[in-house]
Amino acid sequence: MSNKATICDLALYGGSPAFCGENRKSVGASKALFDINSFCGDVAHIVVTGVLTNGGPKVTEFEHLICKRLQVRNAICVCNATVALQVALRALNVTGEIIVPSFTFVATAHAASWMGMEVRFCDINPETFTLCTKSLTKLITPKTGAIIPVHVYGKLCNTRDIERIAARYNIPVIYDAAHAFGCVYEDNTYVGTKGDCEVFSFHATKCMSSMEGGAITTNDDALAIKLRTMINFGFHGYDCVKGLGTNGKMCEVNALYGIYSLSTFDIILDMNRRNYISYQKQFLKFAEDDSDWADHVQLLPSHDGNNYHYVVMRWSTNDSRVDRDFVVAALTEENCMARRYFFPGIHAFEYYRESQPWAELMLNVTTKSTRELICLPTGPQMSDEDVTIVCDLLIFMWKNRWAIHDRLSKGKS
Ligand code: T4K
Repeated sequence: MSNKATICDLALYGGSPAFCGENRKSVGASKALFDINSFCGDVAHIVVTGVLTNGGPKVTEFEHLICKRLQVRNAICVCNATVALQVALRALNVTGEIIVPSFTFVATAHAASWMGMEVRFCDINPETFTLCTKSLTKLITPKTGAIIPVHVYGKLCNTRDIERIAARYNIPVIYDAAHAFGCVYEDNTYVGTKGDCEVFSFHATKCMSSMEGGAITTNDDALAIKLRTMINFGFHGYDCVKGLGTNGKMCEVNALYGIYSLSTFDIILDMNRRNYISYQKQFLKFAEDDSDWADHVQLLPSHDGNNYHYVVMRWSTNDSRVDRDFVVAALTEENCMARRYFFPGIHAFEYYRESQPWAELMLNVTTKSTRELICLPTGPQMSDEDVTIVCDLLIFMWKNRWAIHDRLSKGKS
């Protein structure tokens, strides 16, 4: 239960936080469930053998395990997903304009810009928050070099329509699957198997982690060979460089962490699913008593093939000053580090706004979503009781929104 009776009990107004500092809850908190002593022993072995990187046995093992898990022909481990996107663009000989959603982490667009390409921002579907195919069609020009749709929050893109459109114009598709490891498409195939390739992030904040890292997966064997060469400076064996390359390699310790992480991935998936259901029950229960809440505050629906790594809610009250940003700030003071993923849309960041000031006008769903959505903590750090505390805080703020509104209007902080 939350510890609030009046609004003065909110940590923002001097009350004691719902979670103590050492027990702070974050979106994307890393928590290893595997045997840490065993992991450390294996790290020591890597150090003793001196085989630290350049495609060692742990990277090879990790790649095999990813292929097996995702039922895909090739997995190429990389140092992170941002570099993976860059290498994929280069391997597919992409130039010109790249279509990306604006509603994603900045890395999706930056990867293309870093490669000297022109980014074109596409709006999203209001149900799935993934690329809107109508908006996509309007953005295609003779200069379009590639499409990078994003499976944001593990919600899956409309791959059938995207790939139909891409095929019509002969444009490669690279899925940014940073959020979607373990997710399953409607046709029962795993994310990792569609488009020209798919790119995963194994950053510390992800449910499948190698601390830093990522992977490119593809069923195209020729593309896989090219990618593998490119992440190793373009080397084809000793002393032979046939093409341009970079250093995108994953090192052995990262791969080892990935192997351990994969061994407990299903447990984390279950915990995430359990947390999601618990959030959902509590949201729906309160909605039965308060139809206003039901209209303005909702947990985004999930789907069976999701990895439930992101629990996302909409807070859309526009008549009181207790808006989404207030709620995030108040939760943060309670040591519940809810996040505004993603705010603002990438098009609104200074770097892009200056070159494409008109983008805002075409991105209505994106703009609305960046103002309303909140990511809530989940993962192994959250017990059922913790989920209840977060829900109680949200319900408390909702019930007391007019009292808080008055206090804000009177200018009290
Ligand atoms: N495409 C998409 C759609 C992405 O979301 C991302 C990355 C990428 C591409 C690029 O992938 P990588 O190149 O990174 O492989 C975080 C992550 O840094 C970023 O990887 C991730 N997406 C993004 C959604 O979130 P921040 O700046 O919001 O993270 P930060 O440092 O605020 O951490 C969030 C919370 O996670 C912290 O409150 C505590 C917890 N945490 C964080 C770190 C770094 C841990 O528990 N352990 C840790 O080591 O970007």
